[in-house]
Amino acid sequence: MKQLMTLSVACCMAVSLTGVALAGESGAMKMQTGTMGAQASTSALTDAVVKKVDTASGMITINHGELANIGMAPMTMAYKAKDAGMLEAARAGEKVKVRVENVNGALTIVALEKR
Ligand SMILES: [Cu+2]
Repeated sequence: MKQLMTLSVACCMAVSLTGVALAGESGAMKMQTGTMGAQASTSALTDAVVKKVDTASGMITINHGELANIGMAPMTMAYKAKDAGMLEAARAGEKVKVRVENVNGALTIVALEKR
């Protein structure tokens, strides 16, 4: 368990660094691809399964497919829930679709829909 947590932290740190490095690049890309491309890249949902809901820490652990927008490979990992309502609605074992974004440096589930 301790080893798993260490791995998750290392993974998140790597992602944060990549996010900073690519920020300028993706901004330039958005201007070139126009409205359609920009819309698709900011709203895509990824299939996931809720593994654990921790209301005390505000975190939801999900087993998710590739999260291309944050450069995250498929894995099981805890993410910050957007708000209390999302924490209340989420149930362990449920199949969902999620959108995870880097919000002020915290990987946050900004959308969680049942499927
Ligand atoms: Cu991860």
